Order: sequence, then structure tokens, then C-alpha cells
Amino acid sequence: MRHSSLFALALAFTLSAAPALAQEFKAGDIVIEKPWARATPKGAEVGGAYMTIENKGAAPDRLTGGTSDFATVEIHEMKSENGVMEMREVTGGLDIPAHGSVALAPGGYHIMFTHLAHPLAKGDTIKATLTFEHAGPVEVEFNVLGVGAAGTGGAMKGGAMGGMKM
Ligand SMILES: [Cu+2]
Repeated sequence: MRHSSLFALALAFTLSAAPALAQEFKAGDIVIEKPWARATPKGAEVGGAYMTIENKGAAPDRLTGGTSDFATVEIHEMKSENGVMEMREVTGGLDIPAHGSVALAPGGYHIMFTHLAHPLAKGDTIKATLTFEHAGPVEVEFNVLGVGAAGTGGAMKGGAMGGMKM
């Protein structure tokens, strides 16, 4: 009896904890915090989206991709190569370590919406489903912020600090 009532309680808690206006989206041990996307100019075919992905579990997980009804969802990484920022698709998924978190932010990892069906307008909320190897699909709502939002100035230029040559 005790076990089943505890289970019912846990279930009720899970249901009531479903995100309403929360800026947090969960599935299993995965918590996605403050997802946002950058507004795109008219005619743009791609748009970036950012968030922090936390893994509260004892086992590593992996973001493997996603879907949306307005774009194709890709996982990208910005990296400085010989002083030039380059963007590439992360193949094989993005590892989310156990008891750890990975930040998707301008200048680093990000979700790239490609083949946009319409521009992302500031003030809009857009929905996409992100898929994790273990936690499964997570429905996420992104707030669309202005073109110049959050840390574009933080993107590193150069990287010629060391100048090491082998
Ligand atoms: Cu990209």
C-alpha cells in the first residue's frame, strides 16, 4: 500500500510540474534552461538557438537532434580555426555529462534552425522538440530575442595568443 501511494504521489507531482510559463523544460534527468533564439532578418534561411542543458542523472546522455514544423534542426559548433570563427555541424550528437551541464551560447555550441519556413520575429515563441539518446524527446519553447541579444560581443576573435607551431 505504502509503495503504491508513494507512486501516485510521485506521478501527481510529475504531472503538476509540467512546464506552464516556466523557462525550464524537462524529460527524465535532462533539464533545459532558458531556451532562446535569435531573431532573423527577412529572407534568412538559418537562425541560432541557445540554452543550458543540465543532466541531473548519474549516467551521461546525448543530444542527438530534433524536429520542428518551421525548420530543420541541427546541432552546430562555432570554433576558432587559425583565427577564423568557423561553424560546423556536430555529428554524432552532443554529449551531456552525468551530473553536468553544457551551455549552448553564441560563439559556441548552438541549435541551428535551417531551411526556415519564416523569419524568427522578436517577441515570438517558437517550438521545437529536442531528442536525447536516453531521456527521449523534450518539447522546448524558445523565446525569440532581438538580433543583437546576449553576448554577440563575447564571440572571440583571433585566438592568436599562443602562436604555437609544431
Ligand atoms: Cu550554426
